[in-house]
Amino acid sequence: MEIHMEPILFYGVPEGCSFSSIVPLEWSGLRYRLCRIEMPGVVTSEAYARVNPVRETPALMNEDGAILRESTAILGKIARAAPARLGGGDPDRLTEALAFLNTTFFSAFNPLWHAVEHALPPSEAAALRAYGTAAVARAHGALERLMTGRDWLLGDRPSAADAYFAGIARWADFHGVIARRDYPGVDRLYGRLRRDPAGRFAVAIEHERPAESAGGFAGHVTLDEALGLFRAAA
Ligand SMILES: N[C@@H](CCC(=O)N[C@@H](CS)C(=O)NCC(=O)O)C(=O)O
Repeated sequence: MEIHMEPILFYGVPEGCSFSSIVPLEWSGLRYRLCRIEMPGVVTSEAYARVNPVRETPALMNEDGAILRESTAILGKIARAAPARLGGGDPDRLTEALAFLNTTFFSAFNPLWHAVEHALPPSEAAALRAYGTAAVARAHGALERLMTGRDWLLGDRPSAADAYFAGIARWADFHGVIARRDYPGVDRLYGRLRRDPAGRFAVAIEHERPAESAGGFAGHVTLDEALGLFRAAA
């Protein structure tokens, strides 16, 4: 049975990487709804485990009630669903950029998160922070080289990869580990995303401030409502 409804993005707050999926949904012009998931409280619940057994955000419930997990899969799907607004480039280059961001860039922050989320002896926390700081600096250096001569990660137009970058890059400010202005290409890209109406919309949504959609946002649903639509198909 087909359920025919707007896709629902389950996004994590605070400061989740799901920001990166809200932005291209806005750019796409497609109708969509949002389901807010508090972390770590709700994301670790049994109810949310029905959406994503890995207990992570983001997740995307499709029009037929099936659920897609993992940022790279969700971002690729949104890009394919709106080729006129988000496509146009070589799909292999999008996969390449998303893979870099999902591994090298995202993972660089893991030691820093571990250090703040666990009560560790000071020497262990300091070692993790040093490791994370070096990894974040190295990842920014790599990204700066990728940005040489480009306005956007894939060249001359925004793509889902730029949104993914911005959702992760802000963690450098939270941890206070690098000065983004030391990486001018990266800094310009970050500024573009923060000024973009879709980027501003996503920040407003995260902070529960009045948010003006320039896309197809059709409102929030609760986790209970979303589970009612859920088809255990994925
Ligand atoms: N590989 C996953 C990673 C997702 C991930 O780590 N999500 C974080 C937020 S950025 C999360 O949901 N964490 C759960 C928690 O904080 O308990 C993806 O990119 O989809």
